[in-house]
Parts: sequence; structure tokens; C-alpha cells
Amino acid sequence: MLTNNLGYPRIGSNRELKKACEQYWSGKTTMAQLAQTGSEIRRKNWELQSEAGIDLIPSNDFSFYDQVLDWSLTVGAIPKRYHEVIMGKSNGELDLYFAMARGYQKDGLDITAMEMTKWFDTNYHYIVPEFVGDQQFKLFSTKILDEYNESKRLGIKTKPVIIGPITYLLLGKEKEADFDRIDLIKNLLPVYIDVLKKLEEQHVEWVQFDEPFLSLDLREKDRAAYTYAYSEIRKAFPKLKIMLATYFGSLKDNASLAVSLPVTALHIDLIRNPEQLESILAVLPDNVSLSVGVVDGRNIWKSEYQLALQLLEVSLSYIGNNRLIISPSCSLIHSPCDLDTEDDGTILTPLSPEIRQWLAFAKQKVNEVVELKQLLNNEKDILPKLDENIRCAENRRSSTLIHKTEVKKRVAGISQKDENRLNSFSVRKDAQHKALKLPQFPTTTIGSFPQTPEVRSWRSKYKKGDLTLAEYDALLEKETEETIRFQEACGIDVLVHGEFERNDMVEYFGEQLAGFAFTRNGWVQSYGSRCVKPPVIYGDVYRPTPMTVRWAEYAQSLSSKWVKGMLTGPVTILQWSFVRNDQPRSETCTQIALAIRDEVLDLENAGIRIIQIDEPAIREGLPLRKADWDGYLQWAVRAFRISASGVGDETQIHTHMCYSEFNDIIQNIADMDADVITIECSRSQMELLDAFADFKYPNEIGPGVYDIHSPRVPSKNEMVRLLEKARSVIPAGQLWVNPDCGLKTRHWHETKKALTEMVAAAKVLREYVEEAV
Ligand code: THG
Ligand code: ZN
Repeated sequence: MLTNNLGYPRIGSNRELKKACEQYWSGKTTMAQLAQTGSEIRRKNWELQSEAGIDLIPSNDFSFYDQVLDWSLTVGAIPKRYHEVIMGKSNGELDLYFAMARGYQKDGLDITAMEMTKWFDTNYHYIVPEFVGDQQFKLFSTKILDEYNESKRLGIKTKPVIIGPITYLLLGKEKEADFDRIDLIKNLLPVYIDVLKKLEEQHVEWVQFDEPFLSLDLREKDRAAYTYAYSEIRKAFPKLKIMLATYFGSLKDNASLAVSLPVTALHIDLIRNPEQLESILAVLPDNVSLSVGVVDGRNIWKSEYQLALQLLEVSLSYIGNNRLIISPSCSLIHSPCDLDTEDDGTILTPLSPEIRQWLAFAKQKVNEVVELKQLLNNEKDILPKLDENIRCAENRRSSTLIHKTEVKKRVAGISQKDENRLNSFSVRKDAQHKALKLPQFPTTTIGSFPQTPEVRSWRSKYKKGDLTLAEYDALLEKETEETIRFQEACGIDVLVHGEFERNDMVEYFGEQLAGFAFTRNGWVQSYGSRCVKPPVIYGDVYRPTPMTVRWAEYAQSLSSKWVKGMLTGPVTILQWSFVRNDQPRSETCTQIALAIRDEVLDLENAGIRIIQIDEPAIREGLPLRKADWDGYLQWAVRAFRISASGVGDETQIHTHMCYSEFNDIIQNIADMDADVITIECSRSQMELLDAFADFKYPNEIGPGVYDIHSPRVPSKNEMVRLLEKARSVIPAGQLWVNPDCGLKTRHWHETKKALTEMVAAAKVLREYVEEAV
């Protein structure tokens, strides 16, 4: 019996990597200093796992930015536009790497970054490989070898992690028409063989091939590519121990394919899909080991040993001791690092001891894997650990913190009426136009304005006690007032207050809702050096007091123009939090929806006539298998409608979505029945609007007319052209004019220029259209 880990967080338990990368990027430190931080993190991670008693410790799970980008460099899939970056530069490979991740504006070059997208259904983002029709591959970066050798020098023999060839190709994107990236497998495979040969020369024993696509819907062609690739690899390396790692879902119709591949061990995720265990055990060939993922790699709950032991015992009964490997369900990069750092003796953790005993972060999860093995082996002195684990689980089940009868009653009592606005959009539209008296092509923004270092420093001083609440509030009021005045002067029609009081939106709402807990240091990598600190939903959710009314009311009192109330929707709050595992996600989401509904009604009562409920994460919540989409969309759309439907006809509900690709779910977006939707689509030059146009999307729509993710200030004419394009597919009466996302990451000088140009563009359109009438 072996213990195994699939990947360990690389940000460092105090976000050392984030800090080191950002300092290197800003030119404050050298490449050697960054490399040093990287080595230290790797050493700590390996030693920690080795000391805990993990047999198969991963290497090459470290990354300065993203493991998929690392792999693109390993196999030499470097798009042409970057080739100039390394010419004659001292930090060649590293600067090339960061140029691919972040773009390159130096030495007279101006090269865009590669695209980034969600890693399956997590909040981690990877850099999308770019392929051309005659794509060539060759071993370029030797990172995987270097890190393996580095671990060996420390006396720890690791298991290098490789992105499997089929998953790697499927993660990428064709940059030219008329070819299918899976057909590149023949070109790609020789590089895998090359890498493995070099690893074998260093006496590597195990390698891990990550192939999460095996738990997604595959085409026949993809399946054939799996069979081809792994039989070629096996042919070249008859003795290599290959672990084929699947995670985030069930193998289902790919099970027979997966067990037919000539590998040494198959890893399956039993947290997401415990029910797949027996069907896999029944067909697993005698010479293949099974790695059972029984410790949740992407949530923060302590394992329930009794449940895990049941699965392990079933496994033992089929395959025996020698073929059983105990693992977390997936890589631990989706967990925070170490629960022990919650209390570092300086700043008190906001976690109560009662909740804290229910939790496990990456370091604790590694220990769980080892303890499960000891329990299974009936090792001496291990029983107290089981008793303690049972006691914590028991405490959680019966805790008075979790279950609130009132909340459950309210959810059970939701009626059809609560899910529907009083009248249909056509009726509401007239009422809103009469009440709001907005011009044609109304202008607005998505909500946040620049969070300057100053604003951030006020919050951190306030949190440390260096500013009183009154002082902090006064500073925020001043910033809010200036923002209102700027929008008025600029000529924007629907104003926002700017959200200076908020940190991350999900954190902000979670902090005010009952049933949520917070960590001090529970950071998880979101992309590159950027991290998020997801709140923990541990109990029934309700809203004890209004959350945003004070700032909306204050901002509205400053202006005779309409100020939009700004909320985050229930699906996004759910999606970006650590969620309960003791009830379905849909149930938790409905509870959040009711809390948001209460806030919406309080805003309406306070005189706020336009309320935006953002759902940027509604699309990313889609299940990985198409067969599961309908079930999710039903409860997700219902939750949004519950949150939005309490208001009168005259109150206008907006929503906002990023990350686009709406074609698949346009009907469901229409079913949300927001009066106005603003979407991200300036980067695709309005192509995204086609989905709305083809569908004849009935409600109002604000296609983002400029990309806020770039410091570039767009010109009036550019935006006029985009609006013209929008007008050619969407009736003018339905169109709003806005940037494509919130402005919190931008500087004020860019923001001011860009919004001034945007308002001017709307005015140009208004003139045309009036002339046409
Ligand atoms: N909030 C949450 N999840 C998200 C986003 C979000 N997932 C998708 C997308 N937006 C990811 N984007 C980002 C953008 C910026 C940051 C993190 C994720 C960020 N983080 C700060 C950092 O790492 O320095 C720390 C957070 C802070 O200072 O508040 O900038 O918006 N939940
Ligand atoms: Zn957005």
C-alpha cells in the first residue's frame, strides 16, 4: 500500500511566490533571487511531504506562473510572436516564459499575452496553448528534469508530474482554421518520449500523467488518440511506472478506455464521484494499481475517516494491499496551504475554534492520507486519531452553528410567485422608461472604480486598528463623492458609487452574511501571482442586516442622477466560496438567493431604482459533462430569479457577466430575465453579440465597448465603430453603452480618459439615430 500526492500548493504558506514574482516583474529583484525563492518553496514542500510519510511525492508541480504554460515551454509550443523576446537576452527562458504569460512591452516590442481560461470547473486559470496546423514540437525547457534532479539532491526521490498528451492538446486552441489539434498527437509524442528518456536516464521510477479529460465528454477520435499515445509510450518504456491521473469527475463512458490503457496505476476521484469505485474495481486489470482519491483536494473540510475507510476497505477487498494507493482526490493547489498559519501569534484568525476543528488545508490533508494508511494497517497508537476524527465529525453534525430552522423553512416555502417578476419585460420596460427617463444608448459602468494603493492602505490600517471606523468611513465617503462628481462631469447617465469599501466582492458579502466564516491566510492561487481567499460557507445562510444600503443611499444622496445599487449574485457567491459538503450546492445557493433578495428589497425601499446583481461565474459553474447541464442551469437560474424578483416593475434589474461564450446557454441567460445585461465582448470585436442577435434576445443589453483588462485607452471612434457593429445586430432601443468589466484594477488617469471617450461615442450614436428618425 502506498501513499501518494498529486500536487502541492506552490504559492508558499505566506504567499512568498506571489511576492517574489511581483518584485521580479517590477525590476526590484534579480532572476537569481526569484529562482532562490522557487527552490526554497520546493524544498519545503518536498520535505513536508516526505516527513509526513508520503511515498509518491510530486515534482514539477511547482510553477512560477502556470503548469500548462510550463508544459508548453517543455514541448516547445512557443507562438512565433515571442521568438524575438529571447534574442540576446540574459534571462532568456524566464523572460520568454513571463512574456507568454503576461505580454511584453519593452525594447520597442509590444507583444500580447497568451489567453487564459478556467481550469475545468475550478477558480484556477491556465494559459491556453496555441497551435497552428503545421505545429512542430521539440524539447525546449528542461524544468521537469531540473526539478527531479533537485529533489534527488535533497535525498527525496520524486514522481514528476506531466500533463498528459491528450489533455495537453485538448486544453489548447487552434489558431488557424482547418485542422483538429488532436491530430497533432503524432508530432507531439516524440517530445514526450524524449522527456521520458531523459527522466529514465536519471533513474526515475514513477511518473504521473494528468489526464482529467478522461472524466469529460470525449469524441471517438480523442479516445483513439488516448489508445495510440499510451501504447506508444508503453512500447518505448516497458518498465516505467506510469500513474494515469483523472479527477474532477467520473470516468463513466470512458471507464473501459481508461482501464484499457497500459499504465501501472489509475487514479480516480472518489470525492466527486464515490459511486464510480465499484464499477472501476470490477473492470480493473489485475496488473493495474488503483489510486483512490479519498481526501478532498479542493475543499477545506477535514476528511471523515469512517467514510474514507469504507471506500478503502472495499478497494482492499477487490485488489488487495499491493495494488492500493491512497491519495487526495486531485492536486492540492486548490486548497489553502496550512491551517496552522491561521494563528501566527500576531493577527488573530477570524476562525472560531469550533469551526477550525472541522477544517484541513493542504498540509493537514497530506497527514490525513498517511493516517488513513495507518488506520487501514491497524498500526499501533493510531486509534486515538480515529477517535478524534470521529469526535470532530460528530461535533460538526450536531453543532448549533449550522442549522437554522427559520432558514430551512423559508427555503421550503418559496413559491412560484417569488421566482417571477410581477409583469413581463415588455410591461416593465415601459414602466422603467417612464420612471427613469434615460436617453437612448444610456451610458454606465460595471460598478467598481480604481482601487488605488491609497484605498487599500486605508482598509489595511482600519483592519489593524490604525484608523478608527469613523476615520475610515470619512475617507471612503470622500473617495465616493469624488467618484460621483467625476461621473457627473463626464456625462455618464447611470452612476455607481465605486465600491471603495469592498475588498474581493465575494469576501465582502460573505463577511456580512450569517453562515460564512473567514480565514486570515487561506489563500488559493487564481492565476499567476494572483490569489483569492474564498470564504467558508459552513452553515445555513441568511442576512442579519443590510449590507450595501448605507453606501448606495449615501451615493444617491449626492446626485440627482440615478445611482445603481451593486450586488453579487447567489451563483457567483457560491461558486467562489468553499461550500458545505453536508447538503447539495443548490440548497446553499437558494439560501444565498434569499439573502440577496432581502438586500435588493432594502435597496428598493431606500430609493435605489436600478440594482445590478452580478453573475460573472454563472457560466463557469456549468458541470463538466453536458448531461448534467440542465440540472445545474435550472437551480442556478432559479436562484438568480429569486434574488431579483421581489421588486416592482419600475425598478430596473441589471446583471453583468464576464468570460462570455454565451452561445450554449443563451436561453438560460434570457430565462434569468434581468432587464439589462452587460457583457464582456470588446476583445472579440462584438462577435459575442451574435449569440444574442441570433436568439433575438428580448431584454436590454450593454455589450462592453472597451477592454478594461488592458491599460490601453480606446478612442471615441473605435467605440463608435463597435457600437455601430452592435447596432447592426441589436435594435438601437435595446442597447446600453459601458466598459466590459469593473474598473478596480485600472488607474484613474486611464479610467477618466477612457470613460470620457466612451460618453462621447454614445453621443455620436445618439445624433445619428435621431437624424435617422
Ligand atoms: N473574485 C473571486 N474569484 C475570482 C475573481 C474575483 N475568480 C475569477 C477572477 N475574478 C479571477 N481574477 C482575479 C483578479 C484579481 C485578483 C484575484 C483574482 C487579485 N487578488 C489579490 C492579489 O493576489 O494580490 C488579492 C486579493 C485582494 O487584494 O483583495 O488581485 O474577483 N473570488
Ligand atoms: Zn466582468
